[in-house]
Amino acid sequence: MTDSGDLDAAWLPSAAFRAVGSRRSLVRAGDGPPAETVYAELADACERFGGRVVRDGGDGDAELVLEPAGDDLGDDLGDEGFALTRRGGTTTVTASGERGLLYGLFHVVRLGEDAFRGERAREVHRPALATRMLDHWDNVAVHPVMGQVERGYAGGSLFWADGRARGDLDRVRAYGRLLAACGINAVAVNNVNVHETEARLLTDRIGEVAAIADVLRPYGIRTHLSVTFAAPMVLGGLPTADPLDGAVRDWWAEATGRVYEAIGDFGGYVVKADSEGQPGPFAYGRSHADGANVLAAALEPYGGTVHWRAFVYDHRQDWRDRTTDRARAAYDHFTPLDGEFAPNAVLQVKHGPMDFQVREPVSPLIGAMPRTRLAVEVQATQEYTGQQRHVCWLGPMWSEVLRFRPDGGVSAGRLADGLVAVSNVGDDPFWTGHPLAQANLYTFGRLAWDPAADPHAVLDEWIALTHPGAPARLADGLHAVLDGSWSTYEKYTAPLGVGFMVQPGHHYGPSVDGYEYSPWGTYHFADRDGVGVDRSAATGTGYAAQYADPWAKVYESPETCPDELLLFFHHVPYGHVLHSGKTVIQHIYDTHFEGVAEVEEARRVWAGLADLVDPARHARVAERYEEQLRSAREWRDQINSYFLRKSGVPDERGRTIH
Ligand code: GCV
Repeated sequence: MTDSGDLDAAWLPSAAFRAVGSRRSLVRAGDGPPAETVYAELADACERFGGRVVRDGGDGDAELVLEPAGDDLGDDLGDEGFALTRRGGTTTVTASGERGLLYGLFHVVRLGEDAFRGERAREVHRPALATRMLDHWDNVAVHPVMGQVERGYAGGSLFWADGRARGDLDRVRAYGRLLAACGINAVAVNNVNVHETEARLLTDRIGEVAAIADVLRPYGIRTHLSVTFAAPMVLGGLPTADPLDGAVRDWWAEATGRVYEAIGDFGGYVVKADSEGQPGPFAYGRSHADGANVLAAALEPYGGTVHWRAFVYDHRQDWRDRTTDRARAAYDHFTPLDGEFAPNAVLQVKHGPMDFQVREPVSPLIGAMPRTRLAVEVQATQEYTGQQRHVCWLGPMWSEVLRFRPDGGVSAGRLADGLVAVSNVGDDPFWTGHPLAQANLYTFGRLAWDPAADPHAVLDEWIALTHPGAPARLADGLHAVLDGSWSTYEKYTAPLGVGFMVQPGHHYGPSVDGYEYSPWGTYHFADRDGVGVDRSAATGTGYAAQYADPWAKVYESPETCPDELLLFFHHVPYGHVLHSGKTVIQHIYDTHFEGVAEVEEARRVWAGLADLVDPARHARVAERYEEQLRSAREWRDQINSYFLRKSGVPDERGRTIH
């Protein structure tokens, strides 16, 4: 491991603190937990690099000052923002709140020596999104099918082991520190599929959650909890969980009051209701606004928020029924409720209409409910993008989502109050199983802070922090293997936006027809003549019409639909010519050969970096490249063979297809 015992230092190795640790610093701040963290970080860095830090007192000869903004100067900073200036040899960070000072310190760490050169006019940095959150799909007790972490590819849970909260929370502390350094300020600590043991976290086991919250608080992070909608019955012994029932309302109010006695700054609840078997308001003939609002009312006196997930669809559909389209479900369920959700209820919408596929259009629900608070949910855990055995840096995908303009005007990133990622972290010493998947976590945090940021610039930051002082050859190599890795993954898996084609259940590896005759609503409809799902308004399911213009028009016709989404929106013949000039069938063959070649090349580049990377980290990635290549070849051969056999159209370049 890099430089902190048996745990990888990720983007906070000691050497990243050289510039701040060798300076004379002054911290003028309150004595809240984040201010203590600022001081402790500097004290620690100074001990290693020979600098000195003092609290309060005069500014004397300080080279770095962190202090509260004067009343008249902090107006533009908000609770979490900070201003940076440099004048006369002193770099100054000012903030209205202690969390702003913490983010300011980590910004100075990112800048390194640049923070201490020349002069700097006042720069204001503040997060665009108020909530920058990770949802952990962690079970407290190991689930017989899903294991400790549902869709987790990095070992066990950071928070839970042996059916209870871990006693030793050092790793959680180190995690909080990493999250603060990329701007994340909220963590939900348990799975949205709330099983019986996990349900009890809300009541008699809240002390375990409080212990985690205590450790995350110094890093400016509020703790949230996933709860079951049926809690009044499961935990309270009531005969109903009907949100309009007075006893149910009282139960939530009381239970929530007790939560706040244990955790004064508790963030709130996350709820998956009427989704994939979880209970919800439909059982009582109530709407999802009724459901969310009963929890919102309980949280409101304490400043808490309910994140209500929009992932509501029929997972028991008949594949013979061509009129039902899973992609339509969230929009159909939720848009009629716009304006009915309480002010402290946030609708948490997956970025695409299906389920975190490598390519989906942006969900039409984003931007369609102007009177409802919105959080966009992405998936850092790589359920459908290689399960942290494949390199797949998702920065460009998330950036595309955040820059998407639902009606041609304001971008998704500016419409949202929050950005949420399903966490990709576990108790693996490298945090993320695949060490390069750390880049996804870092990029997520930075894009949540600034959705307009260039993801490649964020990757530069991650590379520089993770490998301080490394030669350009390492940065070039890392860019070479990460920059295009999402596109590479897309090339060798399901083509042109059609999605799925994964093995059912665990979702790893190819199975073209794995979900074709299933109740989950995830189909490609390939036959001997063509492939794809007709979601047009004219002849298909009507999904394309859920978009505002210009997108409704763009997606409606195969002539204007972007190539990469063609099979999501249209069923076309294999000979259909794409904007690229290739036929659909030739595109499928070519991209699958290219995808594998790109993995071979990335593996070669990585091998050439052995002298520049910590040996354990290098070996872990090298080993995963072997699996990625094996799997990519399997994808290529299964997809190409399937479509050759269906269509009978040979590869125009005569390559081997089985
Ligand atoms: C937590 C997908 C995953 C499930 C997950 C669900 C969700 O269906 O496969 O494991 O459940 O999404 O987002 O709730």
